[in-house]
Amino acid sequence: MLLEKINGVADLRKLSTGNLDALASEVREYILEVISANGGHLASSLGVVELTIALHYVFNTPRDKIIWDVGHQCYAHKILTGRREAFRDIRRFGGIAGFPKMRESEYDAFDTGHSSTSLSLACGAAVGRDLARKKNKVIAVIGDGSLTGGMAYEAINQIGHTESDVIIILNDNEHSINENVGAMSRYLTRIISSSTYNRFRRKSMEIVKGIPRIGEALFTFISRFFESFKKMLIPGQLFEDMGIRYFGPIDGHDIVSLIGTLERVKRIDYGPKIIHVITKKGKGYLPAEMNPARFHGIGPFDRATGLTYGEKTLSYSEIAGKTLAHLARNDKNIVAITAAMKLGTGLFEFENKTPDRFFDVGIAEQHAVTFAGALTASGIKPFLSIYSTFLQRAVDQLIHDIGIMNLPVRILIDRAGAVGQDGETHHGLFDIAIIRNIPNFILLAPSTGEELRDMIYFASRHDAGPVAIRYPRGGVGADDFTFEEGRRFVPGKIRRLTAGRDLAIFTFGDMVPVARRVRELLIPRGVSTAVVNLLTIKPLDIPGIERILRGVRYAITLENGMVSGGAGESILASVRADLRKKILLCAGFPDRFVPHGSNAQLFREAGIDAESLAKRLRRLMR
Ligand SMILES: Cc1ncc(C[n+]2csc(CCOP(=O)(O)OP(=O)(O)O)c2C)c(N)n1
Repeated sequence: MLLEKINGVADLRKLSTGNLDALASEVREYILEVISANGGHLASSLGVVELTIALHYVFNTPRDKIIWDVGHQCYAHKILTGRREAFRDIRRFGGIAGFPKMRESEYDAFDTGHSSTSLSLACGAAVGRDLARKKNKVIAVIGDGSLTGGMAYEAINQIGHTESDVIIILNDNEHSINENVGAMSRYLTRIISSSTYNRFRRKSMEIVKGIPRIGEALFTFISRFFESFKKMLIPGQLFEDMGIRYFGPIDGHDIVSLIGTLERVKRIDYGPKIIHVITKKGKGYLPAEMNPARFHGIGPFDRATGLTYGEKTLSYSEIAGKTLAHLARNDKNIVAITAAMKLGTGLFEFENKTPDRFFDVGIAEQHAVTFAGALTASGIKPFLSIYSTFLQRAVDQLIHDIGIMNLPVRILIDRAGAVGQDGETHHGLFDIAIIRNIPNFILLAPSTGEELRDMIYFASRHDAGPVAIRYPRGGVGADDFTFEEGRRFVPGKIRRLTAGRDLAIFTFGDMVPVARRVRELLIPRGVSTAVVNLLTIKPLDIPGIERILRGVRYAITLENGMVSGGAGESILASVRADLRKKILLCAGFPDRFVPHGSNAQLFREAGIDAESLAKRLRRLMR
């Protein structure tokens, strides 16, 4: 066993290149063993095992900086940089994170989690290094999917005209989460296919040149002919034209040739360079190679079959996607938009049934929002399904391109609230603070699948301005579901779920069950609690809330989001001063970033699980 002797990169560098393939197999095996138990981003990490080994073998990390775009492919990197044993607890509460973390290791150059930041980080790191007159190398590893994100081009625009020594590794597996989309993806595919052609061309030209007498003339003639097609035929010409030297494409699973190319590029100590590396997503585990999208991010699974454990219930995402597909049958103006997350947001049925009204725009959240806004000018009803955390990218677009013009864009905010094991870069804790501060927006939050469905029906009819609906990650606990409209939803009306004279809990979404549990825990103490489902976070039903407040002695607000800027603060700011005094607490996530772990653990840590809340309330009401 080689891996058990690798306690850090120094041990790796002691190995002969002849041993590196065997090490790659062991690393793969270990990743599979741990991720099948813990869940995680399997396919992307399996795809870059050889690349990771080659990078740490050639470069002098941690002095040289490797910057992983998104960071979901960093498992081999963590295992080889002194975290082999810690890897067993990856993504668990208190264990190491699933993404690079500077505080975890000096080998993690920056924290990442959202896509397309690596080139800006590399540009900044390289320019900073030059200003500080240091000599280290800066290497960004970016996937072809992440190259659909606008930030990457903003960075390339600057990188292409600096003289700074930056190395970009383009990890091209032709996949984002699903197949990659868009013009750049098409260009990369053409490079790969034209590289085979180029090899053939080089060989033929050598033969032509060798023909006695006419060889040279024929060579010149054919060269000119090819020159006119240069942009089409020379790999990477687009990057070269942008001022970035292009190398490749090379086989990302051939460690020796990877090391050779990296060594050569490392010796060029000026200007930006890009190495185009071709890898296979899911490499070495057949179920993941066959279905990389399913194994992109996956829960614990059985290695033998590739099947996940546990009963699968209908998720909020599926309800949103299926309701939209259902609605779109009769309403030809409904379109669905995703920014590279069609699987996660449950839009596959919509895509299958109405492909002409389905748009995957790539990892381009800013563009997605503005694109949706402009569609409304033609009477289209755009539904943009997007994770809360990724919507953060598009704050200005929400304000400038939707809010100000009051355009009827429908935004389905998936994974709102804490999301568990992906941790601080992925929690959806800021959407309330963002959207409730943008005029014209309606912001809704269902606590059941039925509420979500009926809110989507409402949104499909609401042409007077933008509507956003936030809902949590996970299942609704029911499979028996109809996608016909149930109760006609009217925004701006609270729903009192239980009657109570002592305490009111104003809450919404997936905190409704928590509030009900708090109520039960307080019953033995003689406290009767009114649980109130807000349903609409903006505009708040202030008369309804004040009516409830008048009937109780105390109240709290409870939400799965940041307290600061949240719905609780909105209530505090809006109710009459004499009633405001009754509100003892705005419960939610306090002003610090929330780590990774199960949501139950994260709620407990923030003191917003039912037991902690009941305890706090008993104290406060005393
Ligand atoms: C801003 C943003 N939007 C969406 C995502 C979700 N996401 C994570 S990885 C990924 C695909 C990345 O594709 P690529 O860069 O090619 O890496 P691969 O997984 O194929 O190795 C997406 C869409 C994200 N991390 N950040």
